[in-house]
Amino acid sequence: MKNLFRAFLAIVIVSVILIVAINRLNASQGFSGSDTLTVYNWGDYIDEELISRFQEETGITIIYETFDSNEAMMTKIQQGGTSYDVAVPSEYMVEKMVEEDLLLELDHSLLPNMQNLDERFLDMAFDPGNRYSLPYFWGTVGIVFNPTLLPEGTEITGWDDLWNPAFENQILLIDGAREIMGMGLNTLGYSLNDTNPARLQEALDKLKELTPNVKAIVGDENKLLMQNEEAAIAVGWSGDAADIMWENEDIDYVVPEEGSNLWFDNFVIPKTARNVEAAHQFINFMMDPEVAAQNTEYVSYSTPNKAALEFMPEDMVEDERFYPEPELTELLEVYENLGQQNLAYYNELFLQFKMYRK
Ligand code: N2P
Repeated sequence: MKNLFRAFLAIVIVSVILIVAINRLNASQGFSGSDTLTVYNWGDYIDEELISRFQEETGITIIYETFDSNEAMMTKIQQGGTSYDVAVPSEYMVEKMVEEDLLLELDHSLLPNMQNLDERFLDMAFDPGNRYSLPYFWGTVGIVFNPTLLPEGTEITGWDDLWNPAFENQILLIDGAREIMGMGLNTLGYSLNDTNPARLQEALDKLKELTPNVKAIVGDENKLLMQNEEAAIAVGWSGDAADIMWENEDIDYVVPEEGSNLWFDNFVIPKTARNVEAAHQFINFMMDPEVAAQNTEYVSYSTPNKAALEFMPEDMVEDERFYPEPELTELLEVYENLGQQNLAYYNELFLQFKMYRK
């Protein structure tokens, strides 16, 4: 009897060990078999109703987290504490993540809605053949301004106008190192991908001169501050401008004449993914024309989904400030992946600018 009990106990212990081992193996290979999907996206960058719809339609629960800069997102993914299934880096960061072997290749056969995307936004230099990424939204960096709050006789057509002493304490800047250093470089006539230390230092010095006009360096709250007329001017992303302008019709947006940034944010599947199949399912869902149209109307950024355009209000699609012709976008610069060292230098100079203000 005793022996029988021992044998029984041994079988139970071996079974438990086996079950635990199989589960671990599955998790490390990305077959979670679990019904959750962890999505890591920019703040204010999705219609949350669509998250609920995806959950209802698929039975998959989405854990949704947000970030406010490419650099913050990259650090978190590298640390590996959370197993993100889908993330949304901008183009230069996609390239960097591929370089650092952080991304899985996409399985295009699971993404039939890819056909809805405008070819103009596919197969770009940062990810030839879209092996690792598919575009989610795109836009420019520019100046949002409220003409009713600008001192008489002032106007804004380019970066250089922002240094006008009449705008004292009136400007909000987006909290992004590439964006603001890029603005400094463009104002001086340099490329926003410049890596020459002397020219970067010159850009920092130029930015320091803007300090009296800077009211705050902000994230997504720029929208509320502009809508509520607490500032007259904001340097930021086009989609935020569109959103602000829906709420306050006095406000306008300009892409500065000296040049600016054209950017693309993209879906990727990090190697940390535990639910690769659901990640593809989610990306494909977001590229459905009606889903993309609803999302675009909500978020206000420009969609690369050509098929979605016909489900969107005409005045939105025809607004050349947010859907500029290719001739205009060709004059703009896309951020290049400048490498770890240069990126760190950009961050360091931007930090110096922020400290200088205090
Ligand atoms: C929206 C974030 C826009 C990201 N809050 C621009 N790359």
